[in-house]
Amino acid sequence: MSGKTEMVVLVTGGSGGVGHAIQTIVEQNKCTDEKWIFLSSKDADLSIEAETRAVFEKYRPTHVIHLAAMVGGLYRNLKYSCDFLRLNLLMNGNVLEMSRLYNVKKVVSCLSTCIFPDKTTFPLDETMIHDGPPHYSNYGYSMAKRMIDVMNHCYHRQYGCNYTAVIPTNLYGPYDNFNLEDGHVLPGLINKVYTAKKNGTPVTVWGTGRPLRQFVHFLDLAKLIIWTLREYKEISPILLSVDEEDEITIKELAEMVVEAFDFKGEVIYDTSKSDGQFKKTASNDKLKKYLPDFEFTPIRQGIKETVDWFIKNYETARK
Ligand code: NAP
Ligand code: GFB
Repeated sequence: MSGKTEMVVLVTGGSGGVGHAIQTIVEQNKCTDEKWIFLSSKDADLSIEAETRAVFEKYRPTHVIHLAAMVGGLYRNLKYSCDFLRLNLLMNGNVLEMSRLYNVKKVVSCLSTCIFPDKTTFPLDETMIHDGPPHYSNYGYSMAKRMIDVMNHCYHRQYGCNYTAVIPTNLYGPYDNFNLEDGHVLPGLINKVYTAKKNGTPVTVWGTGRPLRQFVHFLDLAKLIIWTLREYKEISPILLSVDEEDEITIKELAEMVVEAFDFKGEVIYDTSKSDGQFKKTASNDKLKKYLPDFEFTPIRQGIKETVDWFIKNYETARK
């Protein structure tokens, strides 16, 4: 070992679901000449420029994985559209500008498949991001995320910066947000079935159960983000998704959670609640060209592991 730190990777949003998964993968593949720093909002509120500057000054990163965001499921998005837009625009603007000022060699940011146009053809691919407005249900969040792609291209054009982004589908796994009002469907259903089983009450799934989603495990995404940081050379983003054939309905998802808990009670569908976007089927053709042999965690296995993690960590899990 030379004793000289070659690579200092700053992970914003390091305390979230994806951030924890990156920590796990980094610990598994320890590399002695790399320093990894995982930030939470307690280290710096990245929507505030001075706090963002202070954290860059402190760590002087050579590389940034930018995960920090105001994040939430359908119902949180419906409620706080403006906050999602404003806070995410601020965080993204501050992180990318400080990366430029501190000569960061590469930034990988995280988009989401909800940023694609609502009225479109399927499957979605990387060329279609700006082709029309996103679904109204997450308009603020989606537009802020879309602007990361715009910023990546502008920073490259004007300053030659090497900023890119990944576009994951719906995600899940340990350290997710299991809060019923704020979180996504899978942690929400896990929390609901846990409580229903404990109390002998029915489970209520929100909406019709008909919408379709592709789910990626946090650990799979973590491996792919690290690969993107090390190997991916394009400014244009890359979709990180399971196959189109692996898309499932929310009803099928709920049945898998019920099975993982061995829950025998009643399952009710509350159709007065919004379904959100019907589908956002994404293509992984580009990913497959780069990594033809990458294997995603099968959804049933991933759900079982997440359920077991939730039961074991019930007291401390975010909920
Ligand atoms: P998460 O678990 O909710 O974590 C969010 C992270 O952002 C936390 O570390 C949080 O810090 C940090 N953060 C929030 N506001 C901040 C602020 N003002 N200043 C500094 N840090 C702040 O989210 P996740 O699921 O890991 O998501 C990671 C990335 O993936 C996000 O960019 C998200 O948009 C994207 N994504 C997520 C999904 C999904 O289904 N989860 C799907 C597609 C894309 P604290 O812990 O201190 O609050
Ligand atoms: O995961 P989710 O909130 O996100 O909801 P989206 C997916 C589907 O699950 C919707 C249904 O059709 C909901 O009606 N659902 C059923 C539930 N039961 C529940 C429940 O208990 N909780 C939740 N949350 N949903 C988000 C976007 O959309 O996806 C964000 O709003 C982000 O911007 C994220 O992109 C990945 O897939 O609908």
